[in-house]
Amino acid sequence: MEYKKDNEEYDRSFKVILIGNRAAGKTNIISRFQKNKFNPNSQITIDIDFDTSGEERYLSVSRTHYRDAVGAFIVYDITNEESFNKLKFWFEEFQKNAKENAIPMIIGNKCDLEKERKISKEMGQKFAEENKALFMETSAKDGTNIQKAFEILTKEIFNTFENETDKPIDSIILSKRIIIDPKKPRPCC
Ligand SMILES: Nc1nc2c(ncn2[C@@H]2O[C@H](COP(=O)(O)OP(=O)(O)O)[C@@H](O)[C@H]2O)c(=O)[nH]1
Ligand SMILES: [Mg+2]
Repeated sequence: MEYKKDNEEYDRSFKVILIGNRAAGKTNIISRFQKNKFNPNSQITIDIDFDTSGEERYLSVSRTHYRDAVGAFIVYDITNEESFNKLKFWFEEFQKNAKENAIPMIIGNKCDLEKERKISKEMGQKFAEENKALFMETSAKDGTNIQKAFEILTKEIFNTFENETDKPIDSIILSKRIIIDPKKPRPCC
């Protein structure tokens, strides 16, 4: 478990990553989350590492992206079958590369586009159940379930990784920090 002492706002941080096909909505999920207001007296920070520099276009994301991640949002677009079909690939990448016991949450994003839906909620739920992952449908556009998804994933991370610290955990408060590697090119999208 990573401790951060360089900022008074928090003293622990968890790394959560977002993976999934390009255009599934990862960047927008982060920006929707970022716009929500969080308690400034945060004790816990989630470091959200989603800057894949467009690598997901080639169905690969460098191993360092996964390093030390204790949770992952594995995102597909409910209007895009290809993104759903690639869930298995992303899930396996996550299993191969993430920390042991890291918590996966499958996200069916763009649930505001009901008329264009190609993937039923049941299909998403089934994939999640079969792979012992959490599941949520979200819309980064109208905000549906974005906050909730982060809360549920965070609680699960605590339940799993709590014992890795001798500090008592009284509350779960989220804040936001984006990791950008200056050595990498900025993402194109
Ligand atoms: N209708 C709708 N569009 C979305 C949603 N999330 C993302 N988009 C759109 O989908 C496209 C790709 O989103 P982006 O966040 O860049 O995907 P990324 O490649 O996974 O980071 C953009 O045009 C977004 O505006 C959503 O929840 N609903
Ligand atoms: Mg993006």
